[in-house]
Amino acid sequence: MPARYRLTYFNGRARAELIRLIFHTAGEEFEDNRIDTGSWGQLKPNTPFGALPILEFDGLALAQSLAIARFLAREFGIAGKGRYEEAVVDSIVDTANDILGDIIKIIFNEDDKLKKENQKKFVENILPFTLNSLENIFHKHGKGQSYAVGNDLTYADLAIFNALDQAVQAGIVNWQYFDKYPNISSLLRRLEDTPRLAGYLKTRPHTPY
Ligand SMILES: N[C@@H](CCC(=O)N[C@@H](CS)C(=O)NCC(=O)O)C(=O)O
Repeated sequence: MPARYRLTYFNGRARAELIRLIFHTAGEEFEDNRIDTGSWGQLKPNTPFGALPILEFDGLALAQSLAIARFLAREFGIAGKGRYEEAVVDSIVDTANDILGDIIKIIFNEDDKLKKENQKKFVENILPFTLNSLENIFHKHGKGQSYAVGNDLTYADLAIFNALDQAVQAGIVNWQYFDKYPNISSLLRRLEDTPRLAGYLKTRPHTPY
């Protein structure tokens, strides 16, 4: 039987990887439809906002990576508990997405000088500031269980992992960079020990971005 969900994106991590991490962590089957840029022109006018990723299920289509991620997190019970906790989780996901946007801009910058300047600013200012803010969030909202909010994994944890992983995969920082942030490091170790997620990370396609 074909999977209920079909995720369509290019053959890269970028804006689709958080969604893939949600599916894999939740143990939910999906079709990971990775298209080449050649076939995109034809598909574009038939997507809700002319951009990927899109999620199709039950004859419906949904666009915008964070709307998709939030929808699935709610479906799979990893969006937080109660309205306020859900909103805190969303605020972390938005913050991780801001970081991801900076990373994507660095990766695709064709001006070498500007790329280096942006990367320096990111590594020396933006990333440390965000990681310190996240450490405070863990103190305030995490319950000492190595998750950002509450006692259980939420998609905020996956969004943090995803942004940091994409920074590492792009060669912007290495994993040791995070050692001085105890809660973040502990989250990363905990996620590494999550069998479904670890299984996916070992077998996922090698892609340039
Ligand atoms: N805010 C959107 C951004 C989507 C977006 O910019 N997608 C890019 C790929 S990362 C795209 O579809 N580019 C091809 C195009 O715009 O024609 C999201 O998060 O889903």
